[in-house]
Amino acid sequence: KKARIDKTTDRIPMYACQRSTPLQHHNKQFTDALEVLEEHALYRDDPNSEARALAFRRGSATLKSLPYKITHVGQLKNLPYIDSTNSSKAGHCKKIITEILEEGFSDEVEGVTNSEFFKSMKIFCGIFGVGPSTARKWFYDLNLRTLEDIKTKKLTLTKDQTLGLRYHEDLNKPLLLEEANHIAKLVRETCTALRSGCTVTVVGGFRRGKDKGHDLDLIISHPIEGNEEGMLAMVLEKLDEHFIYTEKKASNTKRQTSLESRSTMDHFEKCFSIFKYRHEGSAKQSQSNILHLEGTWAAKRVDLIVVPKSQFAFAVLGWTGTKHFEREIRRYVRSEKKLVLTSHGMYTLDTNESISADSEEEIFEKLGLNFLPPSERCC
Ligand code: 8DG
Ligand code: MN
Ligand code: MN
Repeated sequence: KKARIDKTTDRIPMYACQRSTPLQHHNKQFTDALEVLEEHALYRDDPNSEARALAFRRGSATLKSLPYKITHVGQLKNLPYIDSTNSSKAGHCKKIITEILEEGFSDEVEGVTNSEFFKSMKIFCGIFGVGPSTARKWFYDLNLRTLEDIKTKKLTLTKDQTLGLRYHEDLNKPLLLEEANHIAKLVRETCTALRSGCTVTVVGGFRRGKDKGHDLDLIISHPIEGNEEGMLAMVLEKLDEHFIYTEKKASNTKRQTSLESRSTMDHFEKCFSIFKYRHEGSAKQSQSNILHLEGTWAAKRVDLIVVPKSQFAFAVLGWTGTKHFEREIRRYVRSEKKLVLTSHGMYTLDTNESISADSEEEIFEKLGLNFLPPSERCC
């Protein structure tokens, strides 16, 4: 056997849930490029686009987990989803990285970034309530290109799209950690006042240690099973004046079967909302000069999820993300453990028998995985 170029490379595990991926990593130049191609693939509507998107994300996720910067092509050897003799998709990642190493940029990535399709799709999909299929319709069927086009054309919009346009500027500014903590505190205080013992847990990007995000994700629960019931309606009513919009999803208590587990959708009672965030000091300002009141709040996205205690650990794991981490741990569990993992629980693949756990640590342990704290799930 030939001497290995870099001993660390053949120790990179296949699944992202088997390795640490910190928020700050050494290969941003490459991962940004691969994620442009991932995003572009997700905007497209051909039968292979989902698989293409996944291949770019897997390549990117491998690079994010490396404890060093890639500086020459030889270091790509044996990297999962980048160097593979039997995968043309891995080859595509390798080609892009090689181009960047040699030229400083990738023609393909530059071409995509500057394409009219990509630019318009990015704008359209950046509107709350708009996904790729609506955006494609606007681009291809109606020949729309800019945000101005969307605003001036008399389009039939859903309620959330209308609000997405109305609060577009606010919602496209990042939600800052300080603001998130402020909203979490208000929701927590309101919940505990309504029912003593209630817990409000920050999940999503902020739990992974990000200092800004596109929304705040909060799980409402209670240490006594059943005591979480009714909390969503109560807290929304109590905080009514703080919300601009609430889109409630009823819970579906029917046990998820193995067949449904492919979908990342869960059955919790939840609410996707737009929160009216009042900036610090706005109360004082409004007293001294009522005219200033308008400028003192901003629309912010908040997700609230209500979870019974017996499913709490699974829901926290499922909502902490990233989306790719969730996909990877579920794929690992199914392929390597013959189990099904969802935000509700863990089940045997053949008999659909439930396996309980009270903490994320216990879930990792029962899955034969080393525990990864949320800050190491940034794939
Ligand atoms: P960001 O908001 O900071 O930008 O990033 P994020 O917190 O990682 O993304 P997110 O879109 O808020 O999603 C957080 C996690 O929630 C994600 O890993 C998947 C999980 N999740 C579910 N069900 C659902 C659902 O119905 N919609 C969304 N958007 N996320 C869901 O388990
Ligand atoms: Mn989030
Ligand atoms: Mn969210």
